[in-house]
Amino acid sequence: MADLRLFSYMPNPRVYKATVTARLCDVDVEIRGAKPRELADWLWDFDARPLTEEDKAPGSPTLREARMGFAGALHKTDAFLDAHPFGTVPAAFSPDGALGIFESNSIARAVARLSKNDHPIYGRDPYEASRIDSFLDVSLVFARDTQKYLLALIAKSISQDIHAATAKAVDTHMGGIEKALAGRTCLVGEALSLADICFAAEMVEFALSHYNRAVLEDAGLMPLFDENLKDRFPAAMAHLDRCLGHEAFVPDLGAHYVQILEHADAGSLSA
Ligand SMILES: N[C@@H](CCC(=O)N[C@@H](CS)C(=O)NCC(=O)O)C(=O)O
Repeated sequence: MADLRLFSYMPNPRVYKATVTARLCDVDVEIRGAKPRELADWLWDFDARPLTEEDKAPGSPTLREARMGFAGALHKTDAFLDAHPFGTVPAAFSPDGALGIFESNSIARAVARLSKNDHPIYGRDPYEASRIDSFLDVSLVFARDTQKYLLALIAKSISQDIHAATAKAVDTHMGGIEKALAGRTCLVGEALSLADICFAAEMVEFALSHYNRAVLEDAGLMPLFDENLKDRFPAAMAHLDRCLGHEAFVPDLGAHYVQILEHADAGSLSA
């Protein structure tokens, strides 16, 4: 039995916060999921699975309206919503399915707490652990702003206001990361921690905006994730490359980033 079970659409950089952490900490994480568009045909549950005809019948008790990132109907069980009151993915569960853990930063924290080795993934003392939490908190604020930007691009409804607010969020977040990295190789302590993992994952999530550059062009707006970032925030972007090239990141988060940059014009996202 895995130490933690996760359900999500895949690929998802936020899930990779947990898998990268798991590799660094020798934790066994099981992932269930499917492509974003296919998740509407899945039962959202600890025992997540593709829907049967019976599940889809009119009046199904699992039928719910999607709230964020998905559109239309989703099938979430009562047990799923008990465990995950905000109804979001990635959704993690304790091995018996009794306890839900939501918010990808907290899911990565759960993996860190289940660590089977002495890699200082969550710092070496309460002060470092709390500083790591500080980075995780600012990363969630950044993620919230970039999520609005990404969803507006996907919906082809990007406005000047959302674009300007995201540009400001990038300045604030990347400015802080740049400063924090002055003379350092990792955000906290001497080794890669949850702070570096969550930073890298949210940058890859933000990089997904690459797929929708045409929407920005049509609106006469500049892409916010582009080469320019390397000139403005050289230490932060070099750190991103370093993290994504690390053996714990390469199999999924690193590979996903390479794919985003290579297939930038391949199409648009759906979640
Ligand atoms: N901050 C959350 C974001 C999770 C989130 O917003 N998930 C959306 C998909 S992008 C979701 O599950 N939506 C479910 C729905 O639309 O009902 C995290 O990091 O886990």
